[in-house]
Amino acid sequence: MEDKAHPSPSLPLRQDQPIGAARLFLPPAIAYKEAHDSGAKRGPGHLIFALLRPDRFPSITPAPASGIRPESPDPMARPSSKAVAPKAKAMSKAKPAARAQTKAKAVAKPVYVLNGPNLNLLGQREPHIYGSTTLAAIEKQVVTRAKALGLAVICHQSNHEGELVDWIQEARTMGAGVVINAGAYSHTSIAIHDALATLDIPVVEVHISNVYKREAFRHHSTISPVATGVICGLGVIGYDLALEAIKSKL
Ligand code: CA2
Repeated sequence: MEDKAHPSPSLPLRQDQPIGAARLFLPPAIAYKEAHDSGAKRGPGHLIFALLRPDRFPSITPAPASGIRPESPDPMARPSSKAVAPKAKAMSKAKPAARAQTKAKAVAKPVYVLNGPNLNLLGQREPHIYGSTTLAAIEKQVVTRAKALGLAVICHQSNHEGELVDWIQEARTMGAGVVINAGAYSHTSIAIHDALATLDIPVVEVHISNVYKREAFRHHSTISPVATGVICGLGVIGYDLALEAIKSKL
């Protein structure tokens, strides 16, 4: 039953946002319950905040490899091994299902779906190359696919190289993976290459068109050497396939 004082968020959180602004999707079963259980102040805004500031909401950050969460140190507490040890013992004897649950929490980080320059014009021009699907429709499709896969996603588009670099850097700590169609920057950008090279999470490069059937300058990508994989020439379904690929790597 809906708790009126603490309603669950409607998804996507901000349908009214213009293209280019971030759109965040969190599977409700993970994000809402986690924020709720943490005793954090509740509400959609807090879910976003919880995601951006995991230090403030430790219950949605991944547990250490042992599956034991660090206790918050209480400077007034007398030294005691009792507070932590029984819990540690209980966790070490946790059944596989409980451990799997701990692992599932780690997947609450969103996959960053990044689109580069001119992709905001999709559906408006050059339909013979890119089809007639708009970026808004692609993002909606990505959200639906992510929901089915149990993933959270955050979608951004920018015509500016530095902004794409900023989001990639953000994904380094906040993201579970990156799906990137860097547009023409795919063929030129060393900055995006360098940013992606710092990531320890799966990265899938997407191109809607088959760049190898096109001009020679589109045959080279600065990003491919630092991507986990590349999907190219399959149309907008490439974004869905990229999400599936990332899911398989988590
Ligand atoms: O095929 C792709 O997805 C590309 O990344 C798209 C980039 C292009 O520079 C890459 O070589 C391949 C460009 C996207 C531009 O999209 C437009 C859409 C409508 C009208 C004009 C441009």
